[in-house]
Amino acid sequence: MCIFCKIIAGEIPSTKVYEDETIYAFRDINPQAPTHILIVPKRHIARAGELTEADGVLVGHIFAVAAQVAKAEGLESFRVVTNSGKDAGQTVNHLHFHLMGGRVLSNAMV
Ligand code: DGP
Repeated sequence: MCIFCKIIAGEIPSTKVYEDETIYAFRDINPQAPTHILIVPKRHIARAGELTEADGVLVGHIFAVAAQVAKAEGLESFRVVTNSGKDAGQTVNHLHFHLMGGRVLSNAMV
């Protein structure tokens, strides 16, 4: 089982922010901003590069949850990022979306 599958299963502790049948969201262990939350599908998908049209509803739901969580965190501005593959900075091979905000974020895209 991968580390995020273990977090979802409750085998590794995490600070839960949101959960439903398909999604789990928790605070990043190494926050890069005052609010830094990871939103992950419960189903193990390795990376964004593995997504297909069939995952459209799931990905739409993740963004709707991101908007809801950002609002609950009091964020007017926020960023949602996913790293797909090692060279893009992906270190955990379970699809996750970083939701970050609470400070002025850099304009750098790379
Ligand atoms: P990425 O580099 O895009 O694969 O992001 C992985 C993120 O996961 C990174 O910001 C740190 C976070 N992370 C890794 N292990 C754990 C953990 O055990 N608990 C929590 N809460 N976050 C973790």
